[in-house]
Amino acid sequence: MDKLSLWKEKVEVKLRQILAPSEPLLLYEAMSYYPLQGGKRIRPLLLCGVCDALGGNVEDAVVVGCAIELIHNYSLIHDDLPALDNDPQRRGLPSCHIAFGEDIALLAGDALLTLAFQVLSDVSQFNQVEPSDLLLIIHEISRRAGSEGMVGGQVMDIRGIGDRREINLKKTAQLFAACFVSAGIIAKKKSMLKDLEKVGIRTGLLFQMCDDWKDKDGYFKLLGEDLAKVIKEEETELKEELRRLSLLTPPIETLINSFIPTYN
Ligand code: GRG
Repeated sequence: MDKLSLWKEKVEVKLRQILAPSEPLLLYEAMSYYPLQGGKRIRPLLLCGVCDALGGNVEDAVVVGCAIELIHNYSLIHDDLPALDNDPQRRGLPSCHIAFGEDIALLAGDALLTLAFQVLSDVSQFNQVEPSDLLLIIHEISRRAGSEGMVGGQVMDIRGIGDRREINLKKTAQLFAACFVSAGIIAKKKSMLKDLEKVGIRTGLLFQMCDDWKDKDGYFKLLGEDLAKVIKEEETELKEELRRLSLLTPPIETLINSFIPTYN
């Protein structure tokens, strides 16, 4: 089995363990509905890839990756709600609020966000991460997921505050940066954290640009040709940067290629 398939399997197993059935069953079903549906797992897999490239413990990366996946899925549940995107479908299935009602979907999102930090603060989940480093990881993730990051970016997006780059930086790229920085902390490469943050942001911005490109109904359609050119340039620069940091390993390159459009 190749490394990516192995790590993906570990992420799936750990998520099922974290999201074991619990009472009240209705809340458990709504909480596990998105995270156990699949999804690409791009964030946990990047975290595993970076941690592996830096010589860190991948089992520990899987746990942190699952916590970030819980945060990502909470954001999807809340984003699909009528008050935000009002999207009745996600991954080809009814959205969480369609399946469980708006009240339960809202609370399931809250519970997933809380669960992420319950997992991260549970020292028994980890093999080689010191509690002081867990605290650092919790700080990095919460800072990038909250008002200074993902939630702040979402507010800027829905209210048209700031430019597109700043919105994407906060809304999407900061959570990618959290993956890269957390991997560096797990691998005890503290001197690399600034570089990991920069390359993580770059990866997240490219991911969002590619997502915008695929969303051809959006206004980016008008900018289609330009965007394709920018994507190509950004891909080249990102890969050069990753190579400079000895992070352009086969799994990381495969993950990046997986979200680059093929322009057919
Ligand atoms: C805090 C409510 C709230 C929202 C935060 C991240 C976000 C803002 C909203 C989610 C919707 C959105 C357009 C996010 C941009 C990032 C993005 C393309 C998410 C989809 O992520 P994938 O492709 O999803 O990794 P899968 O299905 O693979 O898990």
